[in-house]
Formats: sequence, structure tokens, C-alpha cells
Amino acid sequence: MLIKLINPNTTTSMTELMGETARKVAAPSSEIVLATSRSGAASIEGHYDEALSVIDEITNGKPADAYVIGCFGDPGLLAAREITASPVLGIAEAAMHAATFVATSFSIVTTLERTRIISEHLVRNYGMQHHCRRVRATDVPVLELEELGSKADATILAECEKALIEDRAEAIVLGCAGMSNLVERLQQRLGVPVIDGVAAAVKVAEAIVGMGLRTSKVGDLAYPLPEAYAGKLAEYAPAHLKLRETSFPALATAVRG
Ligand code: 2AL
Repeated sequence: MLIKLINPNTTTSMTELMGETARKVAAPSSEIVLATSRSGAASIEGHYDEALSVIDEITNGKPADAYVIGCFGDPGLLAAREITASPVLGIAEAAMHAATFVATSFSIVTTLERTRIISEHLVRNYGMQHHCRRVRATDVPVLELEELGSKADATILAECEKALIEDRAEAIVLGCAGMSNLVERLQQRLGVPVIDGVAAAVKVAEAIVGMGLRTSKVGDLAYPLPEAYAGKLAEYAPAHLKLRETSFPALATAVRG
């Protein structure tokens, strides 16, 4: 099974970090292909940075059996689901669902205050209000997570500890793909499940593909209508995109991967 893990920001070191996490948890029969956005922001920390950040990488290269969007804002998730029938997983959605399988409540620990607000929107969009106790910002910028010797790890640990005490959270969801290497250490220190969305999305992708499921093309996730696009975005007109195949593979083929 081919799973394409897309880092929607342009920082290749973060893609490598996510790749390590993904390959650690992937089934032996899964091949993880990494992609870094070729245009856009070095880190995604707001709505503007999110726009169109993943479309190029969904339509570029060999079609995959599933795609994972490796950014906690789940940028472009529904747009991506429109332009391919292969399942597309966002790491925030996957992480929140995974958390509900191992705890009745969780808190999200993320990066900046503005990202905290975006995560709150996602909690509501995904119907997770009953499970998510609180979204907590650490004021750690995304790229600081990569800096050796920064205080980022200690700050995140301290915020997770507050979540357990003040929110009475039973699990922690990490609110940035750049935190995926912290899971084991945090879990040991905190003694509760710590969920990283990259790992969660890869495993959910394997499960969904293994069940022979594809994105529904009968409603709002149908392929985009052939609208005319003008100006700088003309090359993104649906007519110019390489839309991916529509067929539903037999279950046996999907499982064989
Ligand atoms: C992220 C993330 O996961 N990657 C990125 O560039 N920004 N999310 C975040 N919550 O800060």
C-alpha cells in the first residue's frame, strides 16, 4: 500500500521527522512516500498559510492509495478529498478520533495562540466538543521545535502536566506535526496516552484502505466542477488538475497493498 505523507510547509527537516515517525508505525507492506510542499510557507501558523498548501502534492507524482496531510490545521483537507478518491487523512482529525478510543477526554497542546484558535474550530467541526477538555497554546513557534537546545520540549511537557491537573484530561493530543518525536518521552513522563497525529493518520489510512474504502463521490466531495479560473490561480482550474482515478478496488487488492 502506498501512503503519501505530505508536509504542507516547505521545511524538509520537518518532513524527515514526520517520515521517521510514519515509518516506525507503518505496516511492513506499507510504503511511505514523503513530499514537502514546493511552494508556500516555511511553517503553517495561520489560515492564510494554509490556503492551497497541499493541492500541488496531491496531484503531483505517482497516485497513492492514501494521503496524509502532515499539519495539525488539516489544511486543504476537504479540497484534497474532492480531487482524489483515495482516502485523505488529516493529522488533527485522525489524532482526535484515536484519542477517543483510549480515553473519554483529552486536551490538545499546540504551538501559538492563533493556532490554538484554529484547533478549537477543528474540535467543533469534527464534533469533538464532548471529548476535548481544552486546547492549550505553548507559544512555541513551529520552527523552534526543530532547534537543538531550545526550551520547546520542556515548555510542552509543562503544558501537558497542566492539562492533566487543571483540565483533568485523560490523554494528550499533540497539536503539531513537528512534535511527533516527543510522544514516547512525554508518555513516559505523563503516564497517560499521548497521541501524535502523524502516527494516527498513517494507521487509520492503512485501516481505511484495508477495508476497501474510498472517498464518496456522490456529495460535496465529488470531483470539482469544471469552473473557469482566472488570473494567477488559472493553473489550479479543476480542468488542469490531474484528478485521480475513481474506481473502487476489490477488497483483496486493497489489503494486499
Ligand atoms: C503546524 C504543523 O503541524 N506544521 C506546521 O507547519 N504548522 N501546526 C501547528 N499547530 O502549528
